[in-house]
Amino acid sequence: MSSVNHAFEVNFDGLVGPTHNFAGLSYGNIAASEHANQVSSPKLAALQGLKKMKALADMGLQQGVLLPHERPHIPTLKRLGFAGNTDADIIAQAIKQAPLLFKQVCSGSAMWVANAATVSPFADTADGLTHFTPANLSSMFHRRIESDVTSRMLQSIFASEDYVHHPALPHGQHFSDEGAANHTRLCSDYAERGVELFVYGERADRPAVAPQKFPARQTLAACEAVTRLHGLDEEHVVLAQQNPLAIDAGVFHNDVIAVGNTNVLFYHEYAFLETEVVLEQIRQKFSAQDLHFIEVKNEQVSLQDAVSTYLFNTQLVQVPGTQGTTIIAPTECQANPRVHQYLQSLSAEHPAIHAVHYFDVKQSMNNGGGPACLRLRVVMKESQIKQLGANVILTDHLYQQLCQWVNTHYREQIQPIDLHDPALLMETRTALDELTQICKVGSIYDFQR
Ligand code: SUG
Repeated sequence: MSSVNHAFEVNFDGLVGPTHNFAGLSYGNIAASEHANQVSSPKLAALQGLKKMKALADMGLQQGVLLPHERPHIPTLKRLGFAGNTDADIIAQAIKQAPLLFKQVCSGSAMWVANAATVSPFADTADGLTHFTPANLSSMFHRRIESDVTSRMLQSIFASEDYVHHPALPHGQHFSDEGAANHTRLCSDYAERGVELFVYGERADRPAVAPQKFPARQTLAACEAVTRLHGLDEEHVVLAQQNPLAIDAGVFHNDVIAVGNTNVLFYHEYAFLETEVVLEQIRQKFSAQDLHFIEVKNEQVSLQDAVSTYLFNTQLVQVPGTQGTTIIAPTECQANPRVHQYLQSLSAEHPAIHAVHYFDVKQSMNNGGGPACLRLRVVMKESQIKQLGANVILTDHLYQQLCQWVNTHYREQIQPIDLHDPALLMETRTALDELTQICKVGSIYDFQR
């Protein structure tokens, strides 16, 4: 780290939780539906994620970690009328009376922290503070139960007066909000004011322009509320509608079809509804000259290939000591000859692209979560990183500790029926209790309160 005024993009990755499983809960998320009820490997999943985090840290990037949630979530079951003398009784009742609900409270979906919150860094906000709004995740019940613990975790980690934490938006479709997965920030330098691009799937005043098959999971009303709460200047905000065609092809979040970082926006021809208008607004609001729009035509990579390989769910990062953008892609992009060829020529020919690295995050991919879904980006000054009270910045030591923690507590495999075992809840609580001590985040879980 060089100067105190310098700011970094810190990628906080979600650690995969001990109940990671494939339940087919997200209608419109094709990978998740296709893998429903398959055997999952929580240990492998968590280690795959940690390996990616370690590789990015080793490249000299700032890498953080966020914690998984307690599952099955007994407080939700109690709130919905399941009662009993023990948690095992409650679990047994729920399985018998409401098997789908039980699956929903077992999901490890909090691992995809691109959906944890929307974050506006200090350089963009009216009060010069960094603002967080946890996503309400209203559109899917298994995800809707995440925001309370997410909110507590973020407040515990980003605890100084440099940060403002808003409550999640009101629940319901009108303010349906899926967080940073539909939010991109373009800037010349992380420490300087950027353009914040919010992408929504539907708006209440244009009901005719909406997907026909799959749900739109982000609304314009939610985006507008976040821009107000965060004190963003409309001169530096762009609100864009997702192409309904894309949502119906399985693009349930914008980050499945577009990704941006610093002065690069990488997107598919069918990402936005009015592409030219969106690009022109970004051009006007982005003060510097050096802006790269990398549009991928459908004839180069079809929507279907984009969705099956997650070409746009790549991370775009600025590796210290290199010029241009490095792309962190899932190995599915390497396995598809058309996408692989595209990426090879992009890194060879495009002046803004430095290199592509591939990572195996298949356990996450099988549930519809690529490299970019696994991380929440927070722009931080050097002093802010140093001042974090929580032990969440990945060092060699923390990496070793977390690998050991996973190896000690996680099961190799989970069959759907294994979720019925009350011992899994106990194992999870023991593991998470230890994790809160390793990461020094305090008692963020319901079972600790
Ligand atoms: O919300 N999958 C997640 C995947 C989220 C990916 N995130 C981003 N694109 N940013 C979702 O659809 C599947 C769970 C299951 O079916 O077991 C799930 O929730």
